[in-house]
Amino acid sequence: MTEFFGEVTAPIRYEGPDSDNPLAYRWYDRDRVVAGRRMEDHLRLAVCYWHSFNGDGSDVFGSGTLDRPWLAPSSDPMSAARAKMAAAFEFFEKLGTPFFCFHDRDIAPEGTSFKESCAHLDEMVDEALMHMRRTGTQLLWGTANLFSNPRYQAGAATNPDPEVFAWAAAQVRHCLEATHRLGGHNYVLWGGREGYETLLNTDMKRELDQMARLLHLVVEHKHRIGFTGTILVEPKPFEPTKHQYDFDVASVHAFLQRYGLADEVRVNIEVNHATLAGHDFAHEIATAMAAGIFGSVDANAGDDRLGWDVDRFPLSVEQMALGLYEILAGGGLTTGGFNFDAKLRRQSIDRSDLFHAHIGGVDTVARALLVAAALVEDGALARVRSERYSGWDGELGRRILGGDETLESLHGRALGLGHGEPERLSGRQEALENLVARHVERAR
Ligand code: XUL
Ligand code: CO
Repeated sequence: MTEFFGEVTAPIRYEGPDSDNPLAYRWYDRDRVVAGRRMEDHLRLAVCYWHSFNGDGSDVFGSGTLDRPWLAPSSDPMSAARAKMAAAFEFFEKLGTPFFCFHDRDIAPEGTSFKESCAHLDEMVDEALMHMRRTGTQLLWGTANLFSNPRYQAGAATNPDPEVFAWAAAQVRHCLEATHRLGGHNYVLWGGREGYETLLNTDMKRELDQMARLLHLVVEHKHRIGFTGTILVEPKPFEPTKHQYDFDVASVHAFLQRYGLADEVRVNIEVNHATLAGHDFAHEIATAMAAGIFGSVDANAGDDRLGWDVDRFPLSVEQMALGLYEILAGGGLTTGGFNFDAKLRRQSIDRSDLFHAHIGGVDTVARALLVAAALVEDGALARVRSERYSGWDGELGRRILGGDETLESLHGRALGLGHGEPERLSGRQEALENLVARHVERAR
């Protein structure tokens, strides 16, 4: 097999925080046990196929810059797909992360008919199975690309034309089965164009009903074929469309509840989507945990000054640690993982840049895990949270929540109170921020 990443001759290894080797991990020590679990099992890291192997560095102002021979327009599409897959698995193996994620169209080119597209995907799934057996890499999730082809210009499930819905449903059926054959741990739906450009031509009620119908069909089919992975919806507020219905975790949760799907579907939370929606990453995790729908993470980073999805590799240990703290406090990952939905900058054209990007992202998340685990072990945050609400475990709190009080009874109670205002206590925010800073400094 021809090597694509020949400059990286050996797998990336852990060398510890003092290493100056740019092609080594300083924090990701996969077998190290942290809070009772191997680091690898805590994080379940995945490389994404689309940015890393389909991305060519192009942007809206210019064509591709990256060295990706299989993307050259002259190549035969299926041999190009096989070359791309060989490079992808060479990369996964050398990076030493356990999972990958893909869209159907990332691994197999669209054919001239639906039937031909299915045949292409089946052939590439066979090829992927061979590489997965050879390297031990597993599939974190698969997903159907329901946004690139012009037929989806007005959405897939939410399209005004049922023919497009039907096409999308057929595509999802095929991709869900491909994911099942590859032993995928989850199946993702990201509603890239499930939203609108203008309300002037949009019937929102119909579109939401249609979107729910597709999700019900997915859940039904998952059970029919015995797929045991988790169905995940990935929230994003906008981009490519002006408004997307899966705006954030809270909107997705309301949607799932409204359509009776909250027990079947969870969320895949992407850091840069959270920030675009005006939230912190940790807020989205905490919202999902509170609703019981947390599933998985697309790990990346935005840019403070840019209001679009820049998909940088994770850079902030603190941001990741605060999210991971909520995950650990909620019991940790189950079928989910941390997928690097992140891309190289346009000028990062060397093959080794893909390694540097991932090594940095992996180490950021690994170090964040150490910080989050230290915060859990320290227990101070958990204690502050539980003491802050301790009144709710007392008699009054229990009576209010238990439905034993009314506005009338509480009014009567207030009139009868001898004392004045309830006592006010410090929220201790700055002290808690300092506590987090201490753990960020000390995590080793
Ligand atoms: C787009 C995005 C997607 C999904 C999968 O912003 O995050 O790549 O993760 O379709
Ligand atoms: Co994503």
